[in-house]
Amino acid sequence: MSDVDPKVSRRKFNGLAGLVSAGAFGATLSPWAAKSMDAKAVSLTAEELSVDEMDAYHEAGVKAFPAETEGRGNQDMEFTMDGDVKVFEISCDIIDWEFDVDKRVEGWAYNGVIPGPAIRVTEGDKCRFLVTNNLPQSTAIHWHGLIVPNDMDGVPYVTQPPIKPGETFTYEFQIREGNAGSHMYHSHHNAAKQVTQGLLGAFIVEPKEPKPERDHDVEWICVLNDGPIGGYSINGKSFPSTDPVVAKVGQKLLVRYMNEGLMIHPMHLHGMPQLVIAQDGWDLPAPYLCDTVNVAPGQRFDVLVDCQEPGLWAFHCHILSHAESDHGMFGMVTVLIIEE
Ligand SMILES: [Cu+2]
Repeated sequence: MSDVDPKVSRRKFNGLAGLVSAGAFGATLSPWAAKSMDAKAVSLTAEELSVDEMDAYHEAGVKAFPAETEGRGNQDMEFTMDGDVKVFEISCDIIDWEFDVDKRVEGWAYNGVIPGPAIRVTEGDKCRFLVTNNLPQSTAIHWHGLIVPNDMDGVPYVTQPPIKPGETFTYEFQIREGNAGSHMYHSHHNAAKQVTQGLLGAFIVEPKEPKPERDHDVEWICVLNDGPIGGYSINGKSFPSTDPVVAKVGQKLLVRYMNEGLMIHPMHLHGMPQLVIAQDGWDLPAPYLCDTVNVAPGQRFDVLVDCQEPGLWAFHCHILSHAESDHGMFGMVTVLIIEE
């Protein structure tokens, strides 16, 4: 037995049980986080928890979903026009990031959110990116998956000098025809720290001519990360603070998986298969059905889900220690809600 006082932890559990009975799916039970994440209570192992205590933790976590937290990434990045050039301003800053209710870490962020805002452009667009470094380290941005002129590739000492603290560096390139798809932008300097700390984002290139085989009603960008931001995160958040994915029966869901972490994450959807239509932005000549998409670091997969089965479908990384503990689900978990 650890240094836990059983009376103290019991009292905390009674409080938690009261919250659970009052809760309902979809309700936000923010006090749950403060109580359940009490260091002593959470330090109890499976052997020290009664069956009902363990179940109470699991139930409370699910009923807290989707919990409200401050900050959300992936919204489309704003730009201005300079003639026919789309001009994006990207600021690299240290922020306070709430990855789960009342759980905050130091994040390194593009434009104040993790993931950074999604850059969304079309094949042929001329783009300029003004990148200002307000970090205590040098940095640089690599446009992962994009075919750019060599000196725009964003690798310090290979293609450019590092962007020192306080400096602004300008990237400028035209999006090539044929380079549509799900790409990423991220730091390429001290990257094991800078990327996992939050310097990451989606870079989506829409095709000039719409592709009917990619028709969809709902799009969900799913940026996977592991490391300092909550251990295991989806779009910078840990369950129950991840966003649900919501669609109606009969709709088609496009998921854009992107792995910015250091580990592989096999993403498993309950209830319906995933049709894998593109890898790393390139359309697959023979799309294939599966229920688990193994996304390695640096990879992107686009999948279509035919939302035919109404209900609440668990959607999670299937390395189970990235998704569940003795104290319930956490990390890389969300729910696909298919409404009638
Ligand atoms: Cu995982």
